[in-house]
Amino acid sequence: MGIADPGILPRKLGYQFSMLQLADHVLGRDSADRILGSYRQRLREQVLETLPERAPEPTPVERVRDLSRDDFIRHYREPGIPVVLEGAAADWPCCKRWTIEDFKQSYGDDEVLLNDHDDDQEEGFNDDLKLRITTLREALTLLDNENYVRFYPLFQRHPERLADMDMQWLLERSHRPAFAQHWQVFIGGKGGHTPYHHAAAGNLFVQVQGAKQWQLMPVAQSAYLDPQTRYGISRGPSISMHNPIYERIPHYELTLEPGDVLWNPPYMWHTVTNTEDSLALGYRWLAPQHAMRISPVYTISDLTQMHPPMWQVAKLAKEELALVPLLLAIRSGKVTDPQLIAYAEKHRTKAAPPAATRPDAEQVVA
Ligand SMILES: O=C(O)CCC(=O)C(=O)O
Ligand SMILES: [Fe+2]
Repeated sequence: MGIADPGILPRKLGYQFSMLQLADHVLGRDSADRILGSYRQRLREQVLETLPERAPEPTPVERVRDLSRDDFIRHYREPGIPVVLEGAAADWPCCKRWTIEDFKQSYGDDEVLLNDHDDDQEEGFNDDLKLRITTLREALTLLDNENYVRFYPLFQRHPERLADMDMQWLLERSHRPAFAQHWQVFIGGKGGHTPYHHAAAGNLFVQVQGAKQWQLMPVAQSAYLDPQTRYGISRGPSISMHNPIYERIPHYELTLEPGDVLWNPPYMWHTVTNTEDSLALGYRWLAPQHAMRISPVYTISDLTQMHPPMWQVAKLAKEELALVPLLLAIRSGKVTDPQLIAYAEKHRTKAAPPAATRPDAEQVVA
């Protein structure tokens, strides 16, 4: 899988679809369609014809114990092949000591920005959906899907917790140079669900407590999902998560147990369900030279996007990833709630450099 896995979509259709995505990125969908006429429609029909009536059983993602750093880099990281590094973090203090209850007790007063990805996604993936502020205590008391805490910036708020990770292990396995290294914690109840999306950053994802099931689809299969051209922190399909087409697309599957670390490469499509109450964290970094080998079209699109530009996403991600959709929603007028605006003001000032170093420091998201 990864670069080596073309999926079931014939190469020629994949190539034609990539060119169409590039045209959409440069021109916008409407202008592209004005120029290309019914090309999109015809290509879509050809793409759908390649799908079986029902996808075969999902292929399991490899689970490997005691994989050396060099083998990880050569066989999985570089070719963009996902792998579960079984029990790799089991001895880290986070896996030995952290519990959801402890977070509730210790950091219950923290304000958290919730970003509800589930239910009415008839229009496809939307990462500014239902942004809301609550306290960590409140969210962790309810632990339902509407209170799924994604992207909690634990280490920005409580840096002493970083000592509970094996940073050296992670740094040795990530790219150098890498940009925008950032962490987020995910705390959610059983049944919590994140629909299909992908992103430019690579991710070493540490399962601390509970369990998650991931389904993955290689980027070569993107034409089935008809991805959106907009990009904030991630890109999603333009088709609803309830569309029966998902039952026809072959995919991969894995379950993460406490102590497991998943390598999720750049641009790998993924959807995640908590099969138990779950506490986990993602360590991400952006390595454009690597992302470029995995998907030239998406890397070029993401690096040249203007709303917001990638350097601003990278800067905000270091503070709190969910500030990106929040600031975009405020700028477009979709969010007017004073509490959300105050939250953005408070945290973006930490993320933005001083005005003297950048003339447009007022405009965190252009
Ligand atoms: O665990 C989840 O719900 C989503 C995780 C995810 O999408 C990621 O780490 O990239
Ligand atoms: Fe993700």
